[in-house]
Amino acid sequence: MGVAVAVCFATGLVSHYLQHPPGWAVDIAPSRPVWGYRFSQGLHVASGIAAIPLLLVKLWAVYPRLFVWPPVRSVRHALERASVAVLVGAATFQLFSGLLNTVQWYPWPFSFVPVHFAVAWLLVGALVLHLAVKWPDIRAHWRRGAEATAALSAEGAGPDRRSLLLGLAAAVGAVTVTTVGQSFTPLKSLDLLAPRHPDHGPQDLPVNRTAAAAGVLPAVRAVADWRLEVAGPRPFRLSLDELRALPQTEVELPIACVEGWSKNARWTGVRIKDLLERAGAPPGARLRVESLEVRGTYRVMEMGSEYAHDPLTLLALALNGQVLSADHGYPARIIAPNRPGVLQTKWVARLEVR
Ligand SMILES: Nc1nc2c(c(=O)[nH]1)N[C@H]1C(S)=C(S)[C@@H](COP(=O)(O)O)O[C@H]1N2
Ligand SMILES: [Mo]
Repeated sequence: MGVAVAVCFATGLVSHYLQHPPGWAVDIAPSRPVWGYRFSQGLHVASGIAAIPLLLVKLWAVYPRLFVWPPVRSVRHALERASVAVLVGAATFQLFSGLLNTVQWYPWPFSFVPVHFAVAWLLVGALVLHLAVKWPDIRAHWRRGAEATAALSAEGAGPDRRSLLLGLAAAVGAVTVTTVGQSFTPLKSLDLLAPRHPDHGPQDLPVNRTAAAAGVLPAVRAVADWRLEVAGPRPFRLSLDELRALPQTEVELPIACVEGWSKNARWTGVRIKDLLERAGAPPGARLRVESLEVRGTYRVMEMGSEYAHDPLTLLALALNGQVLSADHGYPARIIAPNRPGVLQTKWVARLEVR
């Protein structure tokens, strides 16, 4: 449980700060390794899913203590119970809100990301307090070492404890093996319970938000009128044919969705850094990207200079050798290394040098 929570928290921080870097970090957020976010977010969702049976068994093992009498014996005891209440509440909330987020189901009135982030700190704070309050017991346990284990078995807890742990290991193994294939593609054939299968979707790539859901179908159909607008010291506009006539680059990069699925694909298009140079951007310039979408959380995206000037960052026009489908961002979309899926903006309309 401790390991799962620690991994989940650390990878959650990675995800948060890659998506919302503080001002000073925008230009140093790393674009390597290209699979970094894919790995970290895959671990985040896998450790969160594994923590669900761990939490349930932990609660089952300790629930008789909920009814101790008298309910409060001392200041330390009161502190301990308060920290445990916050800990149990926060852990339950984090695991179930995270799980529902993987299926994009939001049966609550608040916005998921800031609340999930804030409660993560609450959980870690309550955990640190819990460890501090329990420190004397923890130290005594490790001091006694083998003796304590022997005493546990002597109490008759031995065989039960072992079957509990075996059952728990089997449950954690089962939920992991049947979901982790959504991002760890070698196990994709076992991906029975995850909401996404890496192969299901147009052009062999899943889609989170379709063109219809984003309300961009009319604009996408009117592509003859579409012009990529590039704003900067030397602004210009390009039609799709003009973009296709520019030097094309092919890269292999993953879409790594925050919700846990991930897959590599082959993308072809124009290097963002070439477009920036043509617009007269200075070397450290940042980029702002706007989508054809009229509303939607991911309509506008900003990119630090590390990503904007990376030779692998493209305005992609093709996916796995075919023209982008409407759902994958036709006529043009962003693909950049080591970035959360939410920042791989589809249906690009405008680039702005910052
Ligand atoms: N304009 C726009 N771009 C977007 C989105 C969106 O809702 N609107 N969704 C993002 C999310 S959450 C992901 S995971 C990727 C998925 O890309 P795909 O649908 O091509 O697989 O697109 C991203 N780009
Ligand atoms: Mo996503």
